[in-house]
Amino acid sequence: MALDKEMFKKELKQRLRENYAMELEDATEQELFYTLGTLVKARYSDAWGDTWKYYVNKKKKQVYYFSIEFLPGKMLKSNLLNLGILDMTREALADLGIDLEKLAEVEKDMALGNGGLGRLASCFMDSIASCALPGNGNGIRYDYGLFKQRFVDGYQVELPDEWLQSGNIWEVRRESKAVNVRVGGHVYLTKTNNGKLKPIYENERVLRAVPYDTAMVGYENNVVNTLRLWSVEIPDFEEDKYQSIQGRRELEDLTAVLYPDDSNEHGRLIRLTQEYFFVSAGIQSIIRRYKKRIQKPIQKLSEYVSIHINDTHPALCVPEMMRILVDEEDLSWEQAWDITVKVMSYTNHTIMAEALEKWTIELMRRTLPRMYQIIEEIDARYVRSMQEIHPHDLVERTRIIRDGQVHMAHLSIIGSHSTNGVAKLHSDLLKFVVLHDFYIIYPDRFNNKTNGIAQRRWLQIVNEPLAHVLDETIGKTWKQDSGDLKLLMNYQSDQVVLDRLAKAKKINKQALADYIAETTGIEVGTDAIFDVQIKRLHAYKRQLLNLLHIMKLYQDLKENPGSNMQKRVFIFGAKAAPSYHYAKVIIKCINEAANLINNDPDINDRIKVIFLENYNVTLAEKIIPAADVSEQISLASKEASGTSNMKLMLNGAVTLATLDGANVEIRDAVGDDNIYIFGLTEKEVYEYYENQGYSAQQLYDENPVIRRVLNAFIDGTIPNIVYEGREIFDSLIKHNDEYFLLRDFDSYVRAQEEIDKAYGDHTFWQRMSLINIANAGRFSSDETVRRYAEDIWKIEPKDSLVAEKG
Ligand code: 26Q
Repeated sequence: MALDKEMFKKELKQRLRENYAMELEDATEQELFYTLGTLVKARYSDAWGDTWKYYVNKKKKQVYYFSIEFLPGKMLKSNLLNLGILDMTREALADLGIDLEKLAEVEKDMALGNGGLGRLASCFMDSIASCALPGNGNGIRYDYGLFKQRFVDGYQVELPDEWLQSGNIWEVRRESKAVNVRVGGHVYLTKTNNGKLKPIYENERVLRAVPYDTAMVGYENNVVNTLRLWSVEIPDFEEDKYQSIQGRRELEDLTAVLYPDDSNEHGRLIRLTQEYFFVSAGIQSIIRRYKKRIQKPIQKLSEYVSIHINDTHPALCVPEMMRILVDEEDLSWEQAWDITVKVMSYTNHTIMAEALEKWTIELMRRTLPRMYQIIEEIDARYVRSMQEIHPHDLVERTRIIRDGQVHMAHLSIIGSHSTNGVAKLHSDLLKFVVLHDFYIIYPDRFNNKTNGIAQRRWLQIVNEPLAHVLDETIGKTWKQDSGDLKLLMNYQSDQVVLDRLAKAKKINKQALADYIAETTGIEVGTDAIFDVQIKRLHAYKRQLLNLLHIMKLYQDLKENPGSNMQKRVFIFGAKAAPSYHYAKVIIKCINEAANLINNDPDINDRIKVIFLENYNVTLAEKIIPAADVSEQISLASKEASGTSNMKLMLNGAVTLATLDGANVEIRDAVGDDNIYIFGLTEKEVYEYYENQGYSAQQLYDENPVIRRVLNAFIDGTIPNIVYEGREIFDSLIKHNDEYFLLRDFDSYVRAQEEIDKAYGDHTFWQRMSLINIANAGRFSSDETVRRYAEDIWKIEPKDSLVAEKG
């Protein structure tokens, strides 16, 4: 039944009395938030059950998206929007004197991920449900999410993220669905009477995996899918083994914290156990469900189940599926392998060598003995079958176990029927460079699926002023079909529309300016260009290049205070992995440069540098709508896709980019005139690698601007960075500038100068901004998941329940 304002108010009051024995006037925001949460849950609980029954009754093929990270952020407004009651709720609350925004602030940002990969998984969850596709997430319920970042004296300090402290309203603990996971000990094989090999476990530890389910509500379609996250516990029958507090703690630590590293491989036992834990629990629960509910022969599994391996962290899906099919379901190896490859598919998210997961044989064998045996067998059979067809070297380079290590990407490719990259350029690099050997062996397995973003969240929810302008100008169909944003192209010369867009941007900039003032005490004007770089701090993403340019502007302004450049606010948001020393050095340098510039009276507010603490989904939602310039300046070939580039574009920011990742497709979408491209191409970068002709020293010697900027790091110009400044300087000059910042510096500066000029022409700028919004529709994750569904998962949308329900 539709919920109207009066019913809503009545129900809210009643629930408040039931939950807290309290009247509206006496309730805190916290109490109101939780009460509203129970009301929202009640609105989707029937559809959650119905969706589930529908999938089971119709025996729909379902996909299970395995990811060690999910980064949903806050869910209140997204759930309200998708239930079709966001506006009504806001108005009803306002009638009661309650501000929805204030209540929304109470919710903890669910940050069970590091960055791009985890956020993508959450955008996919939203889109899978919104496209009425049968799909579920499978991951880990960390007690602590990604660390909270604070700056002390300009240094990053990490604090624990206690997101569960006051409970999590959205999750449902499903005790009855718990499963056991075996790790450690020894496994040996004995022959049974019928001649089959049977594994015998000795001294293993048994972990109890308890699932917590969260509803993934589709957009106005009555579809509610499930995100299942696993938490570790001690099984009752093992209690006596865990007498000491330390022993308990060790076990419970397994799902305590998210590894705060991205694009970096850390061969640590606990990480490997984490990976196996959620993989084994997930696959066991899939098989259990299949046998109990679908009741088809296990040989037909691939007709009903598809499993997606999101980067290599869940690669153990392959041997774990083999274990269950062979050890527990008694299938032959050949049968089991056929099923496994059909069920599995894999996405690669990075080409950085240091991010490619490998585990030593020793660790794998000790931690997961049965997994290791199975991987060994997969490897041996791979070599045997391939050496007949392919050269020995090629087979050696592509096998799973090499040089004492287990290569998880190799396992994922060999054990699945599909390997995809996340942007056209990235997928091409996989095929022709990084995974070229595999492309020779399995050409048909490779494909591209360009990333996308949940456009309802990243426009409708976070940028209401812009959403209103769109509604007024092109109608409301863009909300269902983001391709309709294209209609905006009809207004590129309409001054009234351009002005409205400018006004919306101004409102967002003011809101961000207020937030900046509140959190940093620094005042910024909305007439300045808001120039934004928000992403994890990583050398290849080149936040340092941004800083080098800022220092150049600073030095120019000191020398020529009368310059008529546009005012700029440079905004950074970035966390560094706690163990990533160089990234932390860059944070310190940006913060000290910011201090210098923001407080220099000569600069007179012409440039401001703002590094906002604790970049996360919630902060992104404040920054993105206010951005004028989107910095996407990674060294070409290093950024697999990027997704903030899409979010910023959708919100009308103009992109300043290298031809890397999805930037290439953004350029294709908006045309060369509506984007600022600079720097080496990926081809040129590879050429440098080949002829080793790069000399940072030479660029330093020959270019006085570069020299002056770099010297600022070591001559005291930027204060308080005696060690850090030297380290930066040395990384560029002594260690030959691994990411070619100095090579791209000049063309970056030129692109920035063009932006400066363009911004001065308001109509020109606003038109570019419009064209970016209008062409962002193609980067909707709805489209992306539809492509996965059709090409890889082979799943079909549920027929509309709206129609069925009448
Ligand atoms: C591995 C082993 C041990 C500990 C941590 C890790 C680890 C964790 C996270 C390795 C990598 C990641 C995350 C990678 C990631 O976020 N990649 C990004 O994925 C986005 C979505 O496809 C792309 O848009 C980005 O370009 C890519 O960098």
